[in-house]
Amino acid sequence: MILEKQITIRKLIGALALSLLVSVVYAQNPVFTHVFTADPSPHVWPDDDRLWVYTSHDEPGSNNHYGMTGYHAFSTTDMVNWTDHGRILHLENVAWAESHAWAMDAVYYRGNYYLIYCMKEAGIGLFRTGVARSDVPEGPFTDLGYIKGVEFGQDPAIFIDDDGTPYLFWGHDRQCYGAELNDDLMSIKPETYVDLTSQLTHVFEGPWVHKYNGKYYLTYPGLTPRRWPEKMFYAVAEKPLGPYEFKGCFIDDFDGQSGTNHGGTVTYKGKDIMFYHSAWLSGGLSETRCVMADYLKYDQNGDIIPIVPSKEGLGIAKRTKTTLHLEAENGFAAGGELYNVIVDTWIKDYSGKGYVTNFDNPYDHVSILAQVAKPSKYRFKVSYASPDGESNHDVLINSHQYKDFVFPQSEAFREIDFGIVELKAGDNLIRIFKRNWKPSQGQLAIDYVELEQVFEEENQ
Ligand code: FUB
Repeated sequence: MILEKQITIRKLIGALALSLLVSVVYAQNPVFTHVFTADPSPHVWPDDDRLWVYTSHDEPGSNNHYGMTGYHAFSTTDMVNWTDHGRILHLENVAWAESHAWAMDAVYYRGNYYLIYCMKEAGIGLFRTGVARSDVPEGPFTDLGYIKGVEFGQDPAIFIDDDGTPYLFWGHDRQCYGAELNDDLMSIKPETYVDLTSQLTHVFEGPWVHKYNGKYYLTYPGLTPRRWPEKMFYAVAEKPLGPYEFKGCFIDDFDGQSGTNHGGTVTYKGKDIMFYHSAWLSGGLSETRCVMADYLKYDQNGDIIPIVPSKEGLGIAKRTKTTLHLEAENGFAAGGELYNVIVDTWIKDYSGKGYVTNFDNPYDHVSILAQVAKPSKYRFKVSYASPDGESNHDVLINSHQYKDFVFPQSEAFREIDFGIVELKAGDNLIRIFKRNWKPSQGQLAIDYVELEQVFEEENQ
């Protein structure tokens, strides 16, 4: 009897310890744990129930921001399960730029989605504010050029007021500016240009404007004199272009932060949320950052209640989990390659804009880029169709992990689960090749690949 009681007590203690462990393990910050991300730009688009977050990307192992080259898009409907749509724009896709793919914002405007980003102009080395367009929120985005009238255009943020007027804010190195944009988003209205610097105490860079209870809130990372890291401050105005009244700091220094902070706000499912970044994922390495999210609350006067970055984050008590969903047809625009294959649409029910097919000759292939922060395990799936019979192909990950694979005949798109694969830190190329020695009866169509995060405890 005594022994039974002791065993029961031990089991209870064990269960308690496990639940404590689980609550630690399942903390929701950082939000994305598979890839280094920074400068989050959160949005909810019209007629879309998803929350979108656009981010810049830090390379694993980097110790500066100069080598940043591209952007990612993420979406969710429950703030627990996220989709990483992969690379949506890269330096290589922007003819006028040479480096520094730094902070960006996104906007839905008159039927299209735009990425408003900054890069350094080739040959000149000064920041320009670029505009890239897509007809879908997940991109990839096509560069249209840079905005005329914006000098030193680092850290752009776009704000569309209730009457549809687009405003641009930008700034770096202790300066901040704003202006109304013309309808094509490609130039500012010079007569509306304002220097907001003197209104924004401690401003350093990264402005973001949102509206709350009819007032305009400009949030920004700032430095108290000569002192890094950045804290988050805000100011409030009656009109988008000010004048702004400085209100104070709402994210102070916190453990594990990076030198920079940068972020934006969104209202999703009735809750106001602040997205920003830290260095938690890299264990405090300032230049490999990760997106964080906490609820944004106001007091009765409309003042922002300071945020203390929390492990719980959005507090849904589950660890966030991200699946990389990478559309084959995106090709070079998403860091991949379509080698002697085409994008087609006649087989129905594909996802995205089409699928890749016409693997006619040996070595014809599609390559798809998957970027991750650390060596880690993923469940790997490929969506394909092969209506006319089975087709023989090689499936390679970074050239060395591969399977000769016979895709069974399938008239409709279906997923093949290739099991658990290991990705390396950084860029991983998934390639599906036409086999060079065995003929196929069918013609393969590749719709997308998916890589779902697998956490260590799931392997046990
Ligand atoms: O991510 C690169 C730069 O660091 C951004 O443009 C700044 O806002 C800071 O977050």
